Amino acid sequence: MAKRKISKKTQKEVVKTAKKYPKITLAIVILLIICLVGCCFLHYKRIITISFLEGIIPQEKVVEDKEEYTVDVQQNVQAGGTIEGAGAFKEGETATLRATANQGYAFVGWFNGATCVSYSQVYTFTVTANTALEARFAPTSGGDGTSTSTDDLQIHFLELGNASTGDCTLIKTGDTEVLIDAGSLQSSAAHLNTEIAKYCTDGKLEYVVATHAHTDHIGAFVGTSSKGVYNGILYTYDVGTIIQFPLTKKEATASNLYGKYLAAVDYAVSQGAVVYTALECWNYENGAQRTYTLAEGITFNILYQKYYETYDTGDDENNYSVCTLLSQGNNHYLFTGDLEADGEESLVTENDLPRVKLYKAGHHGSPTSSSAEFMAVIQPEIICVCCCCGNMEYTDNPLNDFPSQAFVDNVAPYTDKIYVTTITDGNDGFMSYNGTITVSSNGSEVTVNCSNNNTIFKETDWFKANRTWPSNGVGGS
Ligand SMILES: [Ca+2]
Ligand SMILES: [Zn+2]
Repeated sequence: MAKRKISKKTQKEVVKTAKKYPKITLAIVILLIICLVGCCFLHYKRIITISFLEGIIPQEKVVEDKEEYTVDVQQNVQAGGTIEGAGAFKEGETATLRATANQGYAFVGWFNGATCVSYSQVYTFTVTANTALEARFAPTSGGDGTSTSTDDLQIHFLELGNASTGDCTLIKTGDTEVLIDAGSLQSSAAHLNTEIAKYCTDGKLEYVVATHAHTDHIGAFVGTSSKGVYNGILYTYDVGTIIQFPLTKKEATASNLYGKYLAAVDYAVSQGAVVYTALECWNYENGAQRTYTLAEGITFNILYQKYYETYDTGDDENNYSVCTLLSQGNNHYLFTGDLEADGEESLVTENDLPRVKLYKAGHHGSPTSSSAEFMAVIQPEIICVCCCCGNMEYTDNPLNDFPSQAFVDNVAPYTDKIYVTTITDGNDGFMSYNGTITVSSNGSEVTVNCSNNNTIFKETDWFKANRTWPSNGVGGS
């Protein structure tokens, strides 16, 4: 038996004292319990370590060495660039992968199996496991990285320099230009000024069309202001004739975009521009014309649809869109802004529409435009979609983001030559899809050459992962 540390006599004295002062004894006991619990808590949180507690509370060994993982990147069959950033990482470290495409190739994305984890050339993520990715590159199908052309007639569907969907189309023949819309945001103006300057070298846009009053079509006409000076297209370029939407539901105020758009138009008029509505053009009012000759044999025609003079009781601004047809001999090119199926029906009824070489996808490839009935009439050979592909800014349904599955279903029976300007990088950013798309012709053959690559939509990885080509589509499913 172990020797007692405290003698029986001492114990008796303690008990006697405790009985004599019960309140003080109770207080001492409670104080000791509080101290013990407090020490245990602090020790558990590892705020302090009191060495004597180590004998009472078993210590868990603190793991100082984190797990090490590898990030491995393979290239796809079409090795078309260099990759940096793969290697070994400790758990929780940040990996930054960087892809650089070789000449003649475009970077497609970082893939985990069939899933694209990022479309961005620089992909940053936290390492929590061994990671095997594939970096995909695609040949630019003869695209030489530019979208220039020496053809008589050129139509440039410009990238907008941001992740927001919008339209900006520049038609050029000689030194005569027609600019249809200037989206997607007021802040797109700085980028678009630079882009337009590549093609419009005389500082004058002979014609400007504003299809309807939505920001993604008129924002960059206004631009942003610095000390009260705006950098929008209508402030930067000499403008000849402005053709605009006859109707809008917007009410102008000094601070809203529509009010600022009207002020920008007023500025252009003060500098010598003339302004007509599409309805005035159709009715030859006040000197306006239905047909403008851009060059010998090349005409720009204002079409009619009922929403030029039918106030839509719904809240659909899109149907007010100005619709135009560019013609060179038997080659026709159709632009309908964001016209919806309702307006398309009117457009078909009110005009003798030809089959077209090119159709700018109405409303960015929305499911509410490019109706089957409309496509059966115009039977487009080439379609350009101006959007930030896969950006869910207008919908929660992945089948409806631009370009939508319904759009694909309706146009597929007529053509698979579909091109898309821009694509989301999977986060809030963007990258070129086809890039700026240039459609051009000398009057017979029509060619397409894009700034990033010439891969048609249905052959792209995004399409294969997110859309299906219908069995009645050109080339089969
Ligand atoms: Ca010009
Ligand atoms: Zn739009």
